[in-house]
Amino acid sequence: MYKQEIETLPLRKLRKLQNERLVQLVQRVYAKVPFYKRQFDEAGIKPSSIKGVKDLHKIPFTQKAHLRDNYPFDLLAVPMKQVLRIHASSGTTGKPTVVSYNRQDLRIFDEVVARSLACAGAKKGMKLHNAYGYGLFTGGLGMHGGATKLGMAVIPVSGGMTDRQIMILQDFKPEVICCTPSYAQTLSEEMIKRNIDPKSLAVKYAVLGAEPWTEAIRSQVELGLDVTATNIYGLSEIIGPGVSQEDFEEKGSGSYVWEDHFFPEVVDKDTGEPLPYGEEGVLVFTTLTKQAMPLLRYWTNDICSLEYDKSGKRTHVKMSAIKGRADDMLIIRGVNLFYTQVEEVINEFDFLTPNYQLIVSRKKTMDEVLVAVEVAAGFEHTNDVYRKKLVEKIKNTIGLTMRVQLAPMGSIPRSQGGKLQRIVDQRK
Ligand code: DLL
Repeated sequence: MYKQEIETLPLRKLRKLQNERLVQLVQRVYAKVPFYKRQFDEAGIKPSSIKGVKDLHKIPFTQKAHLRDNYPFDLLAVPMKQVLRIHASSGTTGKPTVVSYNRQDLRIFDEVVARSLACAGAKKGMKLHNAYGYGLFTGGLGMHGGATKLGMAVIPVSGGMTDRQIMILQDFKPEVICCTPSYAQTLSEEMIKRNIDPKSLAVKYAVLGAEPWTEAIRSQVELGLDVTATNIYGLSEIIGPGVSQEDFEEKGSGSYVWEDHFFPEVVDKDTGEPLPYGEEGVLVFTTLTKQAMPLLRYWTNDICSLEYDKSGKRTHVKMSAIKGRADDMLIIRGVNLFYTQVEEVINEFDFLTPNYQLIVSRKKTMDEVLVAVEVAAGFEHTNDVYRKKLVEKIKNTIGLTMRVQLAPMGSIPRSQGGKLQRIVDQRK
């Protein structure tokens, strides 16, 4: 554990801390950020009426569109000259979302990433192979700062150039690697292709995030790289990686949200009403301690649920793995579909690999999904029995008839270093 005391703080004390931080935050953003003053005034809310997290529901959501309207620096709550770093996350269209950090924010960023790395199994004195992209993306520099804080030696490889990545894994012998899950898949496969025994590497832990992934990918990566793979979640708007992290000894039970800094809620995606623990909805965060660009009730668009795990090592709430982004959800003939649901079905068959793509097209007025998925080594992609098994399982599990095309090994696009696009939407 990186910081025993805060990570195991009794819930009552954690709430007290959150309430104090929220009250201060609301006063500050009302005074310093014209956007928030307008939001409060228009909704008829007095900052003094927010006395703790139980009052959060009164505050309107902050949406990505608000960040765009205030592009690039109009949400700053500190003078520009105090800003020490600027990151941006690229949307699919238009201007990026810009986030600014002052010294205190960077300190907190390092702290939550250090906590996350320790939670993933990393320790002071180990080496971190950091294959997240360096640049405007928060992955590279974010993991870098946290690893330095923990006392690790950082190898700032960044994404891509797979040959070089493998050479470094072999020669520098890092114990920890971090990258996107899809790039970890690429690395696992390259190891097999080159006949490199993963046991000849020193790498023990993989910290994977920045895109949705399921147990199918965990199995492939854990086997291919001989590691324990855990999930790290985050988004630039809130800080970057290190908003939540799965513990290496509690895999599959969700990721601890560092809720002394980021207060999470899950709300109904249509009505915005807060949902009880255990129910799935849109994740919303309030940055309790951010200074340069604090956000109240930021609508992440990510779908998951929250639950306290009484048998876990820490007291902070856990979030389930992200099912997908609400805006990436496909609606096929009235059925809501996230690609991770198909990935979960694929995981049930030994003859398939989690190298797949969903190709969405429209015939007249009917939307159709074609699942193109690669077969595992030793299995024939031309075998119709396998194809039919998958069609049937998808129909029974997801409730949709999809076309399935089994593909030979190596024919579906791989991650070249960053996030991988698994949906090809031909309707646009
Ligand atoms: O992806 C920050 C990050 C870097 C997280 C490295 C983890 C590791 P953005 O580029 O702003 O920031 O994208 C944020 O990515 O809203 C989710 O939709 C998705 N995402 C991030 N982590 C996960 C994860 C970084 N573990 C957006 N599982 C978020 C599922 C994730 N989706």
